[in-house]
Amino acid sequence: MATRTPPTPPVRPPAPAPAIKPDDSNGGESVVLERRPQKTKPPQMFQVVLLNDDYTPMEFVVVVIQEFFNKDRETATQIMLKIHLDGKGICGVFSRDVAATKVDQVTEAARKNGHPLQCVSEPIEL
Ligand code: TYC
Repeated sequence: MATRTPPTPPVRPPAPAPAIKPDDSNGGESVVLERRPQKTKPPQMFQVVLLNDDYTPMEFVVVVIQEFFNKDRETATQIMLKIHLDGKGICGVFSRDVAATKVDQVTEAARKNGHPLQCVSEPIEL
């Protein structure tokens, strides 16, 4: 005849003591959690600027601003005229990498079409 040992009841590990007692029974000590000042700065942003010259056709500049800076024709025309009158104008503000890509795209489009149009990116000062 086989004898069966009764199953041992599961042993529950002792509950960990709470780090901070929820009431004020920890010797009169209270804990104040201070908000830390924000450590991460927002990323540096760059404005992409077109420069005036005497040779690039106005129509080409308008199309470039429409195509690469997603402006409607009216806004693109206003920006082009500002560049024509003031010598330069901001076409958009972007993160470092996007601004560099815009400069490359505009410069390449100008080169392919035989225009001397210049495009640069400048860090925005705070
Ligand atoms: N000044 C040029 C002209 O009279 C037009 C122009 C505008 C050129 C803006 C470049 O970024 C520019 N044809």
